[in-house]
Amino acid sequence: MIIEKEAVESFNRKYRAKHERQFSWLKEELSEQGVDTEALVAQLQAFQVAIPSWALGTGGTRFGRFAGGGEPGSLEQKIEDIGLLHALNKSSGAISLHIPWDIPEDPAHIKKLAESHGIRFDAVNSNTFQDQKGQQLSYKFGSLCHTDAAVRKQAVAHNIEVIRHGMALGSKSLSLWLSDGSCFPGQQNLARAFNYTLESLREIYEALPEGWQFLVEYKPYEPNFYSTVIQDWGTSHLLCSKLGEKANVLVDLGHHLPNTNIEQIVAILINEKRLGGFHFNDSKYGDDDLTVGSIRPYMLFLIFNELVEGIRQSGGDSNAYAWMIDASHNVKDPLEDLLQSVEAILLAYAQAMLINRESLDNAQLANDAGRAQQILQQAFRTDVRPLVKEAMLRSGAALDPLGLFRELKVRERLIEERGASSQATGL
Ligand code: RM4
Ligand code: MN
Ligand code: MN
Repeated sequence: MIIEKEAVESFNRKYRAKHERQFSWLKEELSEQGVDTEALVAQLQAFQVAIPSWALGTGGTRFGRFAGGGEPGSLEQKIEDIGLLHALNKSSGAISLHIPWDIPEDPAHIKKLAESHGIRFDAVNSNTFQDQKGQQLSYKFGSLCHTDAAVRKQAVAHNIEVIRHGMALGSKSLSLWLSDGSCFPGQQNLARAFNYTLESLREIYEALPEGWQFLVEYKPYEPNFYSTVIQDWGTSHLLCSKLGEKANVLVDLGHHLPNTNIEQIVAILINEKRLGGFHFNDSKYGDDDLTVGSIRPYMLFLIFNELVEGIRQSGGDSNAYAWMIDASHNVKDPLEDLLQSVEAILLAYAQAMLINRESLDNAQLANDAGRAQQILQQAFRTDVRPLVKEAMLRSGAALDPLGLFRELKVRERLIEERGASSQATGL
């Protein structure tokens, strides 16, 4: 299914007058506060979030999976799905592939297809947390950290193969999430596991082509429940500094223990010039179960407060970091969830850009905690939806992407086309 430009335009005509009223009111309000609305809208238009190829099917837990139907059954159909999202919001112009869940058999054709939807290839992800059919050696007891050199070699070779796939598609980074660790105290020599991992990472790092980045993700637990080799940002940062300049830390919002101050981690990584990428999601209990911004929108805003500073340091280029949504959807339509997530990201970004940085800096220097809080909350409590809508309108997206998704009965049509039981590869 393809969403034609005309469908978007005729949908927007219905809501345009109302939007214009709301936007011009907000514009006036903000200009009184000295905000350059035009610049802000342009920043929002430029912001593109990558969609992972594994988030387009229904997620599940170890207790079950309840698929919604019409899932993409091939990489082509996944690209088609992201094309639908991008046609609706013009802010999802990138795809992140997980190998071997999605192997591009004919990269030239896949690249062309993605281009026809205005989609580029973001980071490629390796997978040494599962054993694949026909795989020679098992990752049951780890991959890059394994006690057996032959397993480490196999895992390194896989990562290098992933880089090759990425090169054929125009990717510029390899993203690595390592599940290696141990389930029981005493099972693993913790220092040895770290050293083997570093050694393996060095071999992968050596294989990185010119202009590539190595994004190193961390996670405290799962699937291992006693220790994870790259458990936190400190370990990830340590490895990256030992590897070299091309290696940077990837922050996944779901990979922190409860109440961790993630914005502080982000601030320090930016300060150290070691922030490489970001995986968005939200959670109440663990990892990536929920829609971005659905549980802790203020935290997301505070994180964006730091990211805005990072973007400023990169000369205003928001694509200086690799942004991706990394979430799993158990009961919601994955496409609807992704539309909501992208919108939540743009809202938090817009709110963070409203913060009066000079006043905040002055309040901080004067140790005026009350004033500093006022400044942050003034920005957070502004209804920035008209700004995001304006950015979408100017980019040719729908004023209400989810509304149009439903009006066009996208899911129903995908079920008609692909069947009720087609299943996407992924988790
Ligand atoms: C992990 C991690 C990785 C993602 C996999 C599917 O928890 O977040 O980024 O690739 O899940
Ligand atoms: Mn992740
Ligand atoms: Mn995760």
